[in-house]
Amino acid sequence: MPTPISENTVAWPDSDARRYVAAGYWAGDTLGSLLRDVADHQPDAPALVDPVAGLRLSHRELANRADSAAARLFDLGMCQGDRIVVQLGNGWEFVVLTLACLRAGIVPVMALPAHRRIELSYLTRHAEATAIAVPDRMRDFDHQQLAHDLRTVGPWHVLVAGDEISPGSVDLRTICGPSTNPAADRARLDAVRINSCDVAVFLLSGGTTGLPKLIARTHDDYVYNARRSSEMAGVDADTVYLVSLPAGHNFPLACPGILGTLLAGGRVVTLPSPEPAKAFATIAAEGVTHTAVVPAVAGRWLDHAAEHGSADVATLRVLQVGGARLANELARRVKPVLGSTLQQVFGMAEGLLNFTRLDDTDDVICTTQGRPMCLDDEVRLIDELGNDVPDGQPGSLLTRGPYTPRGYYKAAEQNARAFTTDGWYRSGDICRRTPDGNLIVEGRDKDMINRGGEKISAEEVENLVYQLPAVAQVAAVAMPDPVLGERVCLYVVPRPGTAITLEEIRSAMELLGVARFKLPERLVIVDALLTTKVGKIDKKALRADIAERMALT
Ligand code: OOB
Repeated sequence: MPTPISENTVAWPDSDARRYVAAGYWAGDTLGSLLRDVADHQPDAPALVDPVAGLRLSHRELANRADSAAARLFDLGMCQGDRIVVQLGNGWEFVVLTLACLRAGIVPVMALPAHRRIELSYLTRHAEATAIAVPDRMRDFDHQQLAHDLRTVGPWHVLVAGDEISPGSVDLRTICGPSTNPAADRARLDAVRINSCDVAVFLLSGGTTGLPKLIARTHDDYVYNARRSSEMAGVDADTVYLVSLPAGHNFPLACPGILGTLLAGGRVVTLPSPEPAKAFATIAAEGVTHTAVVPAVAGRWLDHAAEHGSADVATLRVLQVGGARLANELARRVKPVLGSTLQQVFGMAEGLLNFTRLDDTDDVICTTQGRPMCLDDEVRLIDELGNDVPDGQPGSLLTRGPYTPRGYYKAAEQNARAFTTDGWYRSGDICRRTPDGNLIVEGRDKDMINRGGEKISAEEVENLVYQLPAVAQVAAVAMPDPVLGERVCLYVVPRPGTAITLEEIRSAMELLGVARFKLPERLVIVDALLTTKVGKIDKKALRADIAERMALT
């Protein structure tokens, strides 16, 4: 039996919890029952469109499928409190399975399609998952085979979405298929008692340590996260929300994303990628009103619209951009080129969400990353001595609030570093606060590379590269990139008498089984790494060094 989740989570202190309840942020609801209520209230309204599969479901059909899928997971032997690693592309199966988990009290661990053996085996073990849901193949990778290889001791269910279901796998499309007895399945699921302070989903941290940490988001906190985000983005029952970023990320999942849109009674449209031509055609075909992208995608969409016109995106009212710093120049093109209102979102899987408001001035929308969505979000910007900096001065961001958990799951050591003793989360972002209370992200003091919104821990990359015999010393740093914002650059000191190339490092890392987006894209061979006065590798100097080298070439 896996250890109960509650033994390894860090609860909010009672006094804060009471405050959040009294203020109405925590309403005692669970995501699954709220979604069921929406379906009862407007059964025939469209809820989900998967244009690739050619599937359209109403709110009633979606809720019924979620209940039936949950009942089938129980029939497989899964129980409330179990964990399932979800590694699915954006499609209807992701939505039905996620909703099924929320109804069943089975906790989905939101992995990314790009993850490989290293990430998945770690997640499986750390979360003590008893099941995994994967596509059969995706982009020429055999996910099904890997999923079987990950089997640990104890029960292990491999749920597969695709046409090629191997022996021993469970057909996820059958699990998530139409209900044969919706009333009975519903009654069975209505009887499951889920507490609103139970964990609803596990999100993955952006990563500054060797491996991603799990963030346990409760029903109370995540319902608030999704609903308040909907208010911020003006999402309601008429909303058509396009999800084209990997759906397991907090941003497209619940800010307001899939969950916020469905809770508001709106419609979700899934697409496997944000590639401009297909995204634009889908926006036109489905009348999409809202979507969320990272700055790199916003740039591609703007270029596409500048070249082909913006008629396709005429219905798109709100374009949310977040995950990495959006350049002011790009921000200023959104309204004139696409005709949509830009909403900058500076958020984190750990909780805190900042939004520019839809009725902010163009200046605020284009030059700031917005302000916290909740009055009880506490944000401090501090200097190196821990003192609060005055408005206008850069400081390191600390936060606490009703949807920012006070610690990672089963990670006492990391918690001691990432959280203060009084529960503040150190986001590692360097921000300035403008006099009107908006935040501007200036940089960061965490050892991470932000590649087009995908976060890469420098330590994780370095640990992998250290496994190569030719490497004496290595440092992974961010190098600037006009499209993705940043890419991974490696500084390597080879062992005497050896030589190593970028290609060798990349293939060795791929062989170890790591997500491709973490592979280095430039190698600088040096005799020694720059160090600080106290002898630590000087990442700041290395970042300056690579920027200078790039300016020269
Ligand atoms: C989102 O979540 P994560 O967990 O993948 O990454 C969080 C980190 C932040 O600490 C910050 O370093 C960076 O991503 N970030 C931004 C940003 N939004 C996120 N940096 C500059 N400008 C922004 N607008 O990335 C995330 C979660 C929910 C909503 C939106 C983004």
